[in-house]
Amino acid sequence: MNDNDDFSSIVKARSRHDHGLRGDYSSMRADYTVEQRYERYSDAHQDVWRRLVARQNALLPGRACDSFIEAVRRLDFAAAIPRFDTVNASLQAATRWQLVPVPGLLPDDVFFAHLAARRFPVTVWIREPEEFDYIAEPDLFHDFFGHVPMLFDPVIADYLQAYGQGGLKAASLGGLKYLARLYWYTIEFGLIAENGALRAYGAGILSSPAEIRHAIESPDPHRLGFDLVRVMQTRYLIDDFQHTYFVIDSFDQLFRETAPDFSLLYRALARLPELDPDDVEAGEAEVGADGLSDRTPAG
Ligand code: HBI
Ligand code: FE
Repeated sequence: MNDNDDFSSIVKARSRHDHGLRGDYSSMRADYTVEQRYERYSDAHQDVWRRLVARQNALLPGRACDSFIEAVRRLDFAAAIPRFDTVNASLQAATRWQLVPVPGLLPDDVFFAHLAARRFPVTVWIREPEEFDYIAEPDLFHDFFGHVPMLFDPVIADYLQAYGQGGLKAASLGGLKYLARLYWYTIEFGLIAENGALRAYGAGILSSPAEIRHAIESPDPHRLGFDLVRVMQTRYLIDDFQHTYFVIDSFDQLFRETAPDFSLLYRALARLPELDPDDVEAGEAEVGADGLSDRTPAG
């Protein structure tokens, strides 16, 4: 499966009244927000949270970027499912972001509007013990553990708001497909070269015990230097480890290179070929374990 079947099309394919998604969309507000209803988390849910956090925390050293590790330390959420209200006080002070509780995946326009207003939608439900290792839709663990620590980074905080603002414009410009790829290869599956090593900052990597090893240590995937056009040309896999990751040099680089208006870019992309996650062209730079680029051999 590739991004013709991604989350946004899954949400879009279902009516706004019967989403066919797992969350309870029956009593949400117009902006898709709900209450967190903390008392609804059972002891089994709290136990799932603690075990997921413990397993993932053990994998972070040497794999997660500094910003992520620092925020995880400061959030101190290992003992219980976090209360969004409590986190919001420190998040507001750090980067002026807020978490908003939602039933699950949101239609693109709703999602973008939240990001543009520095509100990050976090799914309220958590997986059942039987689903400890795999769930198809993002749950509280993915959304919170994977995404919230990076919201404390001031540059990522601004990048994500700019992404939401770009999203609100993208639909009318025919750019949604390209913008979704940018999100995927940065916010979800991004790597950064930090202090002479590869580190993860993408939530899909950081919330997965298997993908975090695959992304950092496996010899199999391609790791290419970040290039905005190349990223937007590249389809992605939603039900397998990524076959290609894109590596940024700094969050400032990411912010800077995605700052220009995308309308001309979308028009240019419509005339460029789409690339598969397995395609690497001769001469493209592969990034090594030291975070430095090498030229790939021709052919
Ligand atoms: N909704 N809750 C939620 N979380 C997401 O990450 C999300 C979404 N809706 C759409 C979406 N992501 C992506 O398709 C866009 O970034 C393109
Ligand atoms: Fe995510």
